[in-house]
Amino acid sequence: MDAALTRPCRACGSLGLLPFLSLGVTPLADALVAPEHLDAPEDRFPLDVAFCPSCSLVQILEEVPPEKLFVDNYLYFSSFSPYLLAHSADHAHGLIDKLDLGPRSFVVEIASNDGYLLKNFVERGISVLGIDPAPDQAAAANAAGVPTLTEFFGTDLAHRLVREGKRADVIIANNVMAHVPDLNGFVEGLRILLTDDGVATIENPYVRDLIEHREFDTVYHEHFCYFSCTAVDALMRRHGLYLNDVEYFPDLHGGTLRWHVGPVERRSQRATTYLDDEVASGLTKSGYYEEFGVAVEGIRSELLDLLHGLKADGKRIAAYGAAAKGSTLVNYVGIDTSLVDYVVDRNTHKQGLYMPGVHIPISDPSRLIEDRPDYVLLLAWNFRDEIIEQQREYLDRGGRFIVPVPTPTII
Ligand code: JHZ
Repeated sequence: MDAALTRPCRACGSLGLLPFLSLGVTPLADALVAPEHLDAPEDRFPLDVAFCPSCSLVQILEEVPPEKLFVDNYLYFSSFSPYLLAHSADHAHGLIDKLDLGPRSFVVEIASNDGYLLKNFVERGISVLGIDPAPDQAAAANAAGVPTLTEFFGTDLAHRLVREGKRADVIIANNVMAHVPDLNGFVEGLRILLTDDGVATIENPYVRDLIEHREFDTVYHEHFCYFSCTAVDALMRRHGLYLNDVEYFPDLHGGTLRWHVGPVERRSQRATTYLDDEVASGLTKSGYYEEFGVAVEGIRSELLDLLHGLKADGKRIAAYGAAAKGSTLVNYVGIDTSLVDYVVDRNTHKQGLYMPGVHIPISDPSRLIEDRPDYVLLLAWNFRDEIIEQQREYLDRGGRFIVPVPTPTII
């Protein structure tokens, strides 16, 4: 991991990153393979995670060009989860009420995907702008009446919008701050675009859940960073923004925080408590991360033993969720079609394609009922309750799910 010696921290620029997890050299998690390309070589990149002792930011060492990640290969559409849609509607309605937003307000969402969230503001007559570089998702949003720019966000775009007289009362950035290689440019862009009393809400999975629940599969090249409140606080301050409040959603993407930031410092007691708890739990020190690599290797061998044992007993195994995290899991653990026959996924854009690296085919979820495999490896474990409810019939007919993290468990 020579990159750890030479790569400065993505947030504070310090040298001396401390690597604590290596997931090998893996294909890009969302680069699903079309049948006609199965014989072609796939891009592979090292996937190593490190901690910055200066500002506490957890980050990967590799830097894949964003176009390769979010333009060429991106098939993620936010609207396939009713849970996420309900969470997004609550978020939008909460902001409308709390900030008294109306027809004169202007709301910008960065990484607005197919318009799943902004449509809630449009329905209330509030002006919005979506920003997303993924062409199919941006086209879907525009077609649904959510005006969307097909671009990456950064200081250039923020300056351009301000020149056009478009400063934002609210900026929403969900599951995107981890996705930008130029973290400081992104945050500076927020500061430029926000009005002087504006609010930005930023959601991202919480690094504390990643470590404590062994969610190693949420590490992939799209996620450059893994945030704590401590790291976000320091990052924001550097750009004249302040971490004023924190909300926690334990069931979203394995544990998600929503940070409220703005140009005026008004720190809530809740934000102070999160920051204090992070110091008390040791999360701001390297020791907190030291055992993680060993724990992850343990999950790999336990899961492989379980799957091999089931195959030796003549059981048939499928998987659920051609998620990016599923791609990390199957590639790191080494699960191919000798263990898992196929993956099912509701996203119609993914069906007919193959998981990167291991080339497991992707089908419609109805196949589970027709085919009735004995076990289904739940790759999209973050939607566990939603998927189990939806697959009641499969379970009632004797099917079983295997949940891979924090320890492989059969349910
Ligand atoms: P899902 C995504 O990661 C992508 P992924 C992204 N990079 C990110 O940061 C995180 O989210 C937060 C399917 N599904 O959402 C849909 C069903 O088939 O966990 C998805 O393909 N049936 C922006 O890709 C996959 O599972 C269902 O009932 O790891 C889940 O992928 C449901 C609910 C989902 O994210």
